[in-house]
Order: sequence, then C-alpha cells, then structure tokens
Amino acid sequence: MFQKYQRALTALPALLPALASAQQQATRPNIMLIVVDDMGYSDLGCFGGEVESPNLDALAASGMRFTQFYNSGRSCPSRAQLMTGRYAQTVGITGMGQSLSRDCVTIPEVLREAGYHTGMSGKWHLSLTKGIGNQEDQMKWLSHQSTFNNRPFAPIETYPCNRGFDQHWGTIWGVTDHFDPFSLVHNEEPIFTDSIPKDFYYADFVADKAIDMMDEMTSDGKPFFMYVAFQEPHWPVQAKPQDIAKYKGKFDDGWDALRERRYQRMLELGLINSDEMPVATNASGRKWKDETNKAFQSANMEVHAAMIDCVDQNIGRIIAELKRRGIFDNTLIIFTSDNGASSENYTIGDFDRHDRTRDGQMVVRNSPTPGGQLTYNYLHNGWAGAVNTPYRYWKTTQFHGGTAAPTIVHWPAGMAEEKEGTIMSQPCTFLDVMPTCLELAGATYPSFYNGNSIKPLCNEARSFVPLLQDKNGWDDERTLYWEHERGKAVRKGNWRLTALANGGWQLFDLAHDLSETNNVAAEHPEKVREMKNLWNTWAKSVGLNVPDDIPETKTELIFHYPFDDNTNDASPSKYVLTSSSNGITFGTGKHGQALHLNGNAQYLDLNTTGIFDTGTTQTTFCAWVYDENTAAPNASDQLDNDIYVRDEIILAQKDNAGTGRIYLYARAEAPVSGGTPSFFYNSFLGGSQHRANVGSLQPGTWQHVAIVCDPVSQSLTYFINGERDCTVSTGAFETCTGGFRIGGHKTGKSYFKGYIDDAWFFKGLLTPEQIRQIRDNAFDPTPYYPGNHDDDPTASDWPLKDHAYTIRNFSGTPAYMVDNVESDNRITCEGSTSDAAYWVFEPTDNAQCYYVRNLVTGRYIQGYPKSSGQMISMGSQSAEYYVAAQTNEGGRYGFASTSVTPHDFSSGTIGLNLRAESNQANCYVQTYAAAAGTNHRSFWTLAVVPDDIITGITDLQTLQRVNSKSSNSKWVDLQGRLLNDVGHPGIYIRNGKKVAHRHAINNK
Ligand SMILES: [Ca+2]
Ligand SMILES: [Ca+2]
Repeated sequence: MFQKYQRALTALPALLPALASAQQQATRPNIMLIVVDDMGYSDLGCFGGEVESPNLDALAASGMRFTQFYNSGRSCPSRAQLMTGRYAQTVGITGMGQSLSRDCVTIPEVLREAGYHTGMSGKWHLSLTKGIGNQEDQMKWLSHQSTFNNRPFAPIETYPCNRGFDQHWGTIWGVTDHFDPFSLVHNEEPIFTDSIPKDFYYADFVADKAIDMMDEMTSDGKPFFMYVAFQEPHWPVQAKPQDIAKYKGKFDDGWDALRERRYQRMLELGLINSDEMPVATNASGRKWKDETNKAFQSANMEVHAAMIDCVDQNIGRIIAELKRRGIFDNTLIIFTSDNGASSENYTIGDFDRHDRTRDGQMVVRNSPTPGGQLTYNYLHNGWAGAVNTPYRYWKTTQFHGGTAAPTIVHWPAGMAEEKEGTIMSQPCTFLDVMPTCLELAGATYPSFYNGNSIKPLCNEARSFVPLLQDKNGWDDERTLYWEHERGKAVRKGNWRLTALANGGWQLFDLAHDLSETNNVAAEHPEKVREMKNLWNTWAKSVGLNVPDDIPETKTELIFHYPFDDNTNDASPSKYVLTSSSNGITFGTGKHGQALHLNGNAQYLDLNTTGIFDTGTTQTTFCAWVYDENTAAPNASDQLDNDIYVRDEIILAQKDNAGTGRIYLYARAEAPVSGGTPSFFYNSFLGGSQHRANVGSLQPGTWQHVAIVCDPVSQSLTYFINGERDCTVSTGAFETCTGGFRIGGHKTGKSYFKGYIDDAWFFKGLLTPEQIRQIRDNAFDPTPYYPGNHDDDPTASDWPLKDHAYTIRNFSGTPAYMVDNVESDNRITCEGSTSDAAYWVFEPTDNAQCYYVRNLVTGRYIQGYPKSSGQMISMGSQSAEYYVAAQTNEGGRYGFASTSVTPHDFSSGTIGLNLRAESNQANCYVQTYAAAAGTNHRSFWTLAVVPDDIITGITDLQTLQRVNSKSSNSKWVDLQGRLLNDVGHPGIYIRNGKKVAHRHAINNK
C-alpha cells in the first residue's frame, strides 16, 4: 500500500532544506507533466468529444478534471509560465521564438536541486529560433537536406538540457513535420541527421523516450520529474493511416452538429452548467450547410482527431510502464494543453513551415486528402471554432477558446479518495504548476541560482495540492492576467475583461456566461474601468508598453432636434440645420411632430465642423425611427456578394477625408435567389460595417434606437427601445471632425425614407437608464449642457469657491444683492454693502453650477417660482444655479436656474435668471427670461470681499471644524461667550479683531 500524501506531507518539513534520504525521498511523488499542442477544449472523450481517448478518460475517472485551468493562449507564453511559475513577459518570452531569461528558474532546475531526476521528451519552444535568412537555405535546413555545418537550432545554452533537464529527447522549435521533425535533439546533439526511421511518428517517439528514460530515473530510488510535451495535434495535421481510418466519416455532419453534440455531452458529463454556459456561436461565422467543400473540411478534422487518438495511445503506453514499475500510484500526472485549437492557415515554405521532405519531394498545402507526409493541412477556423466548445474563439486569442486548458490531474497516492473522478471548477493557471511541484518536492524557490539572481515567483501562483485534498476552492480571490500579441484579458472573481488583438475591451459575467458570449461592458462601465485599470497596472509591472488611454469623454449634449414642425436645435448650441434642395416635411411623430424624409434626396445638414473628433470622443446618438421601407430589397437596390442591399442613413458625419463615419443606418439585405430578408441597424466605422442583430430593425413601426460609440473600449453598443441589442467590438476609431447629415450619405446616396423624431446627440456614453429616460421623454438634459457637467469635478473647477463675494448689478448706481431676512425672506438690492451682502458659492455636482448662500444669514437662494417676474426667496433649501461669466456683458456674471432651460448666457434666450432693476437700489431681485445681451439688468459683477472686512468669516467654518478636534482655537463673541459649533447672533472677534457679524448663522 502506498502512503496517502496527507501523511507524507507531515514528514516533509523535516526534509528541508537538506536533501532527503533515499527512503524519505521515496514518499515524494514522481511528477509527470504531459502537454499536448493546440488541442480543442472538448476533443477528448472525457471532455465531451468524439476522440477515442480511453487512457485519458481512465485518468479522469480516477483523477480530477479541472474545467477552468488556464494557459496563456499560445505555445511560447504558455510553456514559459508552465516551466517558471512566472508571467511569460517577465522571463524573456514577450512574443514567439525567444529564449527563457536567466533571472528565472525552471521546474526541473529547482526539482533537480531538491533531489529529483529530471527528464523531458518532446517540444521545447523556449529558445531563440532564428532563420538562416535565405529562403532556399531555410527550406533545406527545415527538411534536413543540409545541417549547414551543424548549425545550432538555437543558442545551445538555452536547450532543455541546459535548463534543468538531465536529459531531453525532442525538438527545439515549435512547428515541425510529424514524420520527420526539424531540430530533433538528444540533449545538445542533433539526431537522425542522416536519415529518419521509416515508421517514425513524433508522438510515438516522445512516448518511447519517456518510457526509456524511466530506467535511469528509477534506478536509485529518487523521484523524477518528467515533462512529456507532445507536438500533436499541432498543424500540419499529419497522422498515421491506421489512426485516420478510425475517424473516416465521423465528422461528415459538420461542425455545427458537433458543437451541439458536444455541448449536450458536456452537460450530461457535468462539465458545464447551462445556467453558466450559454451556447457560444462559432466564431468563424461559417455555417456547415454553406460549406462548398465539406469533404476537405471533414478530412482535416479526421486527421486532427487521429493525432489526439495517437497521443492517447502513447499515454496508455506510458501509464502501462508506470504501472509495470509499480510507481503509477505515487506519480502525480498533470495532463493539459498549451492553448486552444488553432484557426491558423498559413502559406508554407516560410520560416518554420517546411515545403519539402528530406528526399526533396514537395509538400502540398491544404491537400484534399490530408494526413500524409506530403501534405500540409490545417484544421481551419470552422472546426477550430467548434472543437473549443463551449468556448468562443481559438489559439492566440485571450478568450476562453484560446486560454482554457482541459486539464486532468491524477495521483492515487496523494489525492483524497472523495476527489477521485470529480470535476474542479476553481480557476487555476499554468503559473500554479511550479508552486505545486515545489510543495510536493519539498523544494525551496531560490533567490540565487547558477550564478544569477532569481526574481520571485509570481505573487498569484499557488500550489493546487490543497484542491486535490481537503479544499474545494481558494480561500481568497485572486486576479489573473493575460497578454499575447495585443490580445489581453484580466479575470477577477467572476468578471473577465477580454480584448481581441484588434478590438476593444469586452466584459463578461462568468457566473452566467462562462462562454463569453454576452459583452456586458455597457451595463457595467465602472467594472470595465476597474478591471482595465487592474490590467494596465499589471501590464506596466511586467514591462509592457501600455499606450495612454483615450480619456473618457464628459457627457455633454451636442444637439437635440424635437422636429416639432421645425428643425430648431433645443440644445443651447442652437446648431442650424440646412435642408436639402428637395426639401423636407413634417408628419405625426412619436412626440409631437417628426421629421419626414421621402427617400428621394431629402436630408438635413449640420454644417458646423470640428465639434469633436470621432477618433477620441465617446458619443451617444439616439432617436425615434420609423422606417417606411418595409419591402425586401430587390433588383432596384445595390447588389453586393449575391445579396441585394439597401442602406438608409439616419445620421452620418461628413468628413473631407477617409471613409467618413456613419453612426446609424437602417440596412436590409435579401438573397438574390430569394429567401428571408434581414433587417437590422448598422454602423460604418473604420471601413467596416458593425451590425446590430438581425431583426433589430423593424420597418413600419416606431422604434427608439440608440448607438453608444466608445473609442476607449473600441466598441459600439446598440439599444433598441431602451434594451441593449448587442455590443460590437470595432478596433480603433478613425479621426473624423466633419459636420453631420441626417437622412443621407455625404456623397448623396442611401437616403432614409420615413420618420425621425426626437434626435439627441451627446458627447460621452449615456447609461442604459439615461437612454430609457430619453425614450420615455423623462430626461433632464440641463446637467449636460455644454460646460455644465463634470463627472469628477475638482476644486479648481469651481473658481468662485473659497471666497466671499458681493454681488452687484453692474450698471450705474451700485445695487448690491442683500438677504433681506429681516423683512420678507427675499433678496433686495441695496445701495451699500452690509454683512448681509456677503455671499459664498458652494460646489454642486456640476462644475459652473453653484449653490449660493448668504455668508451671514446662512440661507440659500432657493425655491424660485418657475415663471418670470416672481421675487426670489431665501431659505434653507439650496437651489442649483448656473453661474457664468461668459455673458455678452463683458465678462459679467449671469445667474440662471439650472432647472429651467436654457441657461447659457452666451447665446439665445435664457430660461430664468436673476434680475434686478438697473440703477435702482431698494428693489427686489426677480426671475426673468431674457435674451442674451439685451438686458444688462440680468448681469452682475462679483467682488471678493476684502479680508479686513470678512477675515475669519470663511475661516470661521474651517476653524470651527478644527476646533472640534482641538482645543487650541478659541472663538468668542463680544459677550465673551465661547463659541462651539453652534453660533450665536452677535459680533465675533478673534485676537481682538472683528471677524463676523452674525444674525443667525446657520452653520454647516
Ligand atoms: Ca500550441
Ligand atoms: Ca417631435
């Protein structure tokens, strides 16, 4: 009987740090790390696939399947993290074909120090691989036609045998002919340089050598660490005929059927939960029924399956050998894959892709009959998008389709019995393998190795030994990061923020969407910001160059056209629309009247340019839309790729350069051959269409449509009737600063036919709630008038803060605003100042908007009636006032209610503002609507009240706060009463100086 590891563990501390005796070492497990290359997440039988994998299935049945084990999405970064327990970017692997740095240690380096034998068979791919630089010679080199004087395959000091492995049989490069691998070595020496055995297949060789090495590795009772790195099923898809034969015809029903079958099988196996795992669509966009060469596609998949089958057979041979030697139970086997299945399809005869065999026969790329040595085929994206079921995307991306590693851990001697055959969904990562090995070997991670200082293990790396024993999860959450060739991701708890290399951030709630199908970034902008900041901080910490983010755009209204029998802009900007020569009309709208365009060159132009730059400005456009084109497109419309297409532009930006920018258009498509037409909203950006879902457009009915355009996250989000339809990843936004056209393209085409009502356009990202408020005609735009709003105003945004002022009507005889508390709670104008003429401005949520409070009486200007000519009252309620110096009266200030629009003093009619009779003291301040610049009675000068008058008044509040924490400041009034937080009426002095005359200070 083998001792259970729990008991063995208790003996381990005594082993440290010296080498253990042979007897003690025997309790430490052998560790066998088996890695396959580019396997689909669900290819194996025990992960829901069709591949016959009885040996791995058996390991799964008595071991554990880890369903959320993460690799890094590509060979080199994955293997770097696996070998070192550190992010690839920190160990020299910032891309592909680079050497591991010397400031890290590999698992075999550490375990060898701890008394383990270390052996490797198979693919390395952690050495700098350089071509010869001459295409013809490169091909000769790859195909063994010349060794170029025993040219090293990479710097020899970076070979596995020089990175901790006692022995290595395998390849240095990452891609080779499976029947005759390039860069095959035994330690430093090239092997099979003259000829390759006739029946050679790489997977067989890898298993042969793993088995052979066991003789030496078990000879003295020390445990071993063995890294078995199969290159299968990496392209070129090549397999032995007898293995291919097993899969003939097995995939003829195509990848759509396979995807559904696997999904169901995974549900049955308990690997996934439909609540967490919506069915992701095939990221290739290819439908099997539309494939024109099904035989070719099926054949590639048959070979892919055969390669994995062959790997499983070879794993069976390795397991048999472990059993024969009686060491199977105390060998920890970790089986995993370095990345998801590959969608790649490269030309051959380039760099690491051979174009001929050793005897000079040329190889056929994408042969109709793949599998043999004279073929060089790929799986292609249709199958790749399916064999990674239930996930989206594939190798090289940082989506789960690239980074989810189907992982099996098996260890009878050390795993708790109740864990046998179970499924572990706790997120783990390749980073965890090093600390796991350290724990099992009782080894210490060094700070100095082989003459080099060693950087610490990744903070996030954890031994998963507890998960094999009594733990079902981590005690605390950790944050994991990914980056490869501009693809990126960060996971924290059940949130994962992911971006394709050429796309923006997408946010997924893994608790309900482990397949990453539903980008919820629009619903959770704060979470996006938090996660993005985490990623940026991490990326900088690992030395990545993180470009400055485009700053978030403050929400600000650009225009608002209610189209109520006119084209007036209801926003303060008053942008004028110019009608097309064909005119426009109005008809019954959603709210009042609506713009009606007849589809025949009718449109409206907003000719102001330079309002913003599309490339760097977040925007939101929304409108009620009624498309009158209910019929399917036909021969009178545009013909494009065998479909009739009709575009009707709702809003476009007119630019003089580039492709321009079309925010929103209605698109209808119909197959030339007939069939179901598609109607949907669309957007044109960066030379491409970015579609809302088919069916989003419903002609012949009113729809509220919003499009949120975000160059920061590089995405577009559509809202239909207030509900998000979809978010589309776009890539970078182009610069575009032109004016706008409503109802047509800048070049005079794609005219809209129907009604448009209540069109709003904002800088910034409106929230779903704000979009719904607009839909419901319940949105208050005033905080978003230009200059009004600041998401995160700082003290410097309120220039009037921290002083006391007098407010004087500027013309002629001075007339100061005074709180006339003594009489009737109103503001009067008086010819001279008194204490009740001192005002302070308190910040609101919006910069340039203030609460105005009388310093002495402590009361606010409040509660103005919403009509002109009413006197303004004072009281405890604070009302927000837009206080603008940008008046037409030479920098003098205007005060306007922010709840009565408009209130921009620079132009147009002002809603309700504070006004007093010019040249007249002893009058009341009243509300008035007025046209800008026509009545200087609405304009005021502000003067900071000199310190010698109000010294201490503003300080008073500050010092009183200090006073509450300290007894040093003593304030007394003229009666000698010590002041506390509550002030008394009277004159206040400090250090013998009058500081305030209080009536009834309402201290804040
Ligand atoms: Ca790979
Ligand atoms: Ca209207």
